[in-house]
Amino acid sequence: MALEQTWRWYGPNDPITLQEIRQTGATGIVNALHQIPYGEVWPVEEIMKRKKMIEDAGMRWSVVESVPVHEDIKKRTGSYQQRIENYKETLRNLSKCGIDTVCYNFMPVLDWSRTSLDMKFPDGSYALEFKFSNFLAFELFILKRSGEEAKYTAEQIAEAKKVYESMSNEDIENLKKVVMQGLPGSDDSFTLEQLHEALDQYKGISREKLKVHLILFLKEVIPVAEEVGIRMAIHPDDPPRPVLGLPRVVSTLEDLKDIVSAVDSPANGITLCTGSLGAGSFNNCPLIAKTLAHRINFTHLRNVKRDESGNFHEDYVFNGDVDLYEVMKTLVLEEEKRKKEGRKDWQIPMRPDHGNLMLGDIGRKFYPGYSLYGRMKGLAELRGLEIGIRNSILNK
Ligand code: DNO
Repeated sequence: MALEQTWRWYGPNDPITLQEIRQTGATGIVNALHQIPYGEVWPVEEIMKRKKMIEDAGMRWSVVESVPVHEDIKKRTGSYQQRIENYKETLRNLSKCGIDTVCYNFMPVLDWSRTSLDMKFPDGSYALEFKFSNFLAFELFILKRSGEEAKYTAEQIAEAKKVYESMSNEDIENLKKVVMQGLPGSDDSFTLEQLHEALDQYKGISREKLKVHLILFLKEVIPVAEEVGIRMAIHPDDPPRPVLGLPRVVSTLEDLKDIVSAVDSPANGITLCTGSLGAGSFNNCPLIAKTLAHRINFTHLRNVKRDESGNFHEDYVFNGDVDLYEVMKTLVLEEEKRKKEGRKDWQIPMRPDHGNLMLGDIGRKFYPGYSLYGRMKGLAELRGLEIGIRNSILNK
């Protein structure tokens, strides 16, 4: 095996223990200090405390996911300069503690979006789903964003209206909860008023402007990452398109190319997330992997079924629309190339990302998508895929 097999653990509040994780076969942990407010410096003592916890359980802290980027940095308002300084300080502190890979995203306001957390499969398991019309029903008839209708076709609006009218009060509450759910690792969520307010603050920020803000951020942060030996890995937008009128700039191969070429450094890399990118029917994940192989610093492997209207749901590794065999082949070849170049950081950490809620998971409470058996199935399948590819193409 060469890809480092990792597992996201949300810290001491995660219902899955480190002991359970060890039995999945993962050797590395993906973790963050979720208790530290966005934009503040992560102190060395706190990082060391968490690191020890992981190492005492026989694993290593392989990747930080995420050091969140404060909204002020994305908007370049308020305290953004201080927040950037804090970000750099956090990177220095992580490096002092021997942690070398940092994942982050640049999605304004919301992280991932779904419309259902319990889509039932015929086999009795559950997965996360995004239905375009339901999301539009939320935007137009629940959140009631004015002036947004102009962005959609009459047909899309009529469909969303139909969905809205067929919903019970309970369905509406549930959809609200799912869409406005807090950020990863937190139990907080927005109220409708808070969400309106957050969206209003992005009114003057176009896609072009947000991209400039991202590049300005990279120009400051990447040199520090490079100096202290940290590989940065930007996570793509999920789903890879604008939501609620918010601009998004990490959605396509072109976006990713712009990002990695803005600051040409191995420290300026990507998280190849096949589920997020794969949710867009316009994205060809094997091609993205091949084109940007030299900048893949971390990978999330999972599959989705999607269509051209923007609907998708998460699915088993070998069931979706993303050709994970081709993606894996690229990852294996890239690692071999790095080894030949004598790079010390040749190994790419991967994690199975989300999994179905299945078997003994059912009835337990997890962070959405972060089941135990479902992810273990994903990891087992990915491990087999990698060994098969490795042995056949490297003639072992
Ligand atoms: C969802 C995750 C994302 C991801 C962040 C990275 O399950 O893939 O929340 O962690 O976007 O910053």
